[in-house]
Amino acid sequence: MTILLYATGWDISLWRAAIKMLAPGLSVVTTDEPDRFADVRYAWVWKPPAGLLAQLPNLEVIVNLGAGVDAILGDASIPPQIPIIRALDPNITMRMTEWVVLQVLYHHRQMPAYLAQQRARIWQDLPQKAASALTVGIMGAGTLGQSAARILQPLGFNVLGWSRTAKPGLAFPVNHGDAGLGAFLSATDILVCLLPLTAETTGILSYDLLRRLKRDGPLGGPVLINGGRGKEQVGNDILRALNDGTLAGATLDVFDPEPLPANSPLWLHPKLTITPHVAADSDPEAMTAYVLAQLKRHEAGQPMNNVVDRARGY
Ligand code: NDP
Ligand code: OXD
Repeated sequence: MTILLYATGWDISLWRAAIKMLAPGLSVVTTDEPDRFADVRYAWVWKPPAGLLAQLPNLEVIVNLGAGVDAILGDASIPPQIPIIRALDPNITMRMTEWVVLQVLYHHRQMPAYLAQQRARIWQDLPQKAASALTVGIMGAGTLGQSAARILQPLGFNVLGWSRTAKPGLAFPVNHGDAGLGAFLSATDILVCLLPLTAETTGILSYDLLRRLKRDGPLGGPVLINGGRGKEQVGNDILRALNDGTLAGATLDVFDPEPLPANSPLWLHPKLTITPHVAADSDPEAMTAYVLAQLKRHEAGQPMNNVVDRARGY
């Protein structure tokens, strides 16, 4: 088996080491070896440059080495018949769940206020409600949203989801579509965004949407947690909402552009917590094992998991 390995911004030697350990017979081609492109049957990529994948004449499967496929779907030169799979193993899912639960608890237990008090040497308890007094609204009730809900519910939080299509049979209620958005927002104290980036979700986290969140909850205002994509939030609207109290606080992991420019006013906003797109990193070993299992299925003529619906955009 010959693969092309390419990942923008990642340490590729970690992936080579994982492949060597788990699949020593696998032959790895890099973009420095165009004379070997005809051998490549599988491309393992993260944010490849537009046009690269179209140069592989015998490509059978594209493996996106992360959950979000917005970067790869922007490349119109990728032949339409080649399947793209999202490498979405339980490791990346649990990492996102950890990050979401961490941020929800951080705001629920008033850590921003306690950290400010600590800096001012203030020993002062703040009134604290139970988790059951709060509703966490998760935009995107897919793999990552459902996993976060599975941990938040036993902690006592009310969980409500929002998706594109109906989701009967889940352990938490899910509203869907435009018709279900209003009731979802007006019930939500902590809004968690785990939406894929598509034409419909670009700019969805606008000032107008944030104004529709529940205003009289225990946190003194709603909180936004975005682990989806930076282009889903309108940067100036987030600032406006934080400044005028529309939002009581926020945590953002994703930005447009990334890295967040050093002169962005978001960096030092006292109500904002920033993580540098690390909510759920792809682990080379876990991901390699997952991808090898998927390609084994492909070679055995079985359907692969997490095949991207290109028309839908995720
Ligand atoms: P899934 O495809 O499993 O789930 C996506 C969910 O979003 C589905 O419930 C889908 O609804 C819903 N959705 C899509 N479009 C709309 C819309 N227009 N209106 C309402 N709901 C919509 O994706 P994952 O859970 O695996 O991943 C979600 C995203 O998380 C990724 O695309 C990526 O951008 C981001 N991510 C970020 C990471 C980070 O480190 N910050 C790491 C990993 C992922 P339906 O089910 O009805 O189709
Ligand atoms: C992903 C990401 O989509 O890391 O996997 O953002």
